[in-house]
Amino acid sequence: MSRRYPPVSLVGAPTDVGAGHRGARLGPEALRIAGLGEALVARGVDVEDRGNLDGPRNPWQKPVEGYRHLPEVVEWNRLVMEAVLAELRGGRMPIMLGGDHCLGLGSITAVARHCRETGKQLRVLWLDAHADFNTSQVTPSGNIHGMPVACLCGIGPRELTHLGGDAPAITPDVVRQIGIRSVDEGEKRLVKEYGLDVYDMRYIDEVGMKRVMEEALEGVDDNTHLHVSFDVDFLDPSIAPGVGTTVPGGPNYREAQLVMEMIADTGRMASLDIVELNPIIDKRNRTGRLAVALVESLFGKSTLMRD
Ligand code: Z70
Ligand code: MN
Ligand code: MN
Ligand code: MN
Repeated sequence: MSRRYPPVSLVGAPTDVGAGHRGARLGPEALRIAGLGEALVARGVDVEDRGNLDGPRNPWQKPVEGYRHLPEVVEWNRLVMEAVLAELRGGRMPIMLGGDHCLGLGSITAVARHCRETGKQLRVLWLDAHADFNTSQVTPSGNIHGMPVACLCGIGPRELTHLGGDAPAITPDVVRQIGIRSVDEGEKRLVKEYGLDVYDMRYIDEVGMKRVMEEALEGVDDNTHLHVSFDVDFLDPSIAPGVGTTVPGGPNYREAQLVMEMIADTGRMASLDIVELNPIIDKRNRTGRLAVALVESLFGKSTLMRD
């Protein structure tokens, strides 16, 4: 109950240049209106809302050589990387409010660099219906929000794989993907080839979410920087309709809450992305409010006093 959290900075990145639907650009406002800042303050967290980054508009064009909006995606990720790195260097916990999931590239590039600077071990939890491991060769859409994990691991266009200067930002072994249930054909081969640690829905059903989280968090220690990249489409569409790409068969409310509680119990979460919330598709900001409730669990809210 009395656990202390580092001060938090909310960093809005209102864009959907990486997505196939427009509306995720409104995610930061939807999260604010759902009471994200107030909920953290109520948890005893020191919160600064840095407002929104100001990047290029979404030109809404067709893919060029397998990428939609590559220059705009590069620019947004540069902005996110710089903002997130500044917060980390200031000793704060950045919460990046997307925006689509292409922004995880900028966020995690900054986190990886901060870990190198401070000698921390990095662990990335990627909560998502999708593996986001496509390349321009195999993508069915050209949408770069389907590619950030590959880019982080050095597979992709140089502008993205070298965003932090010294690429690649990470190696696949730091990533644990949870909730996966939609992987494209060519993407499957790559996921296997690079040995990504994927806890897909079948595995979650077979062994249960508790064991999945124990395995995904294995090896997290006092020297670990835990980054959580929360794509809201991770959640089952019956509880979270407000996303661009719903995929049936996702974690229910109780499973999602357990995920967040077990992350909170480690006390090691040091940065967070909340992405792909699309209030245009949502029903009365229901999905935004659910995301806020889950963030409360990430910050230690539980039914009973457990420590
Ligand atoms: C598909 C693609 C995707 C959302 C990631 C979907 C990608 N694999 N969609 N997150 N919402 O087009 O690459
Ligand atoms: Mn730090
Ligand atoms: Mn995603
Ligand atoms: Mn997704």
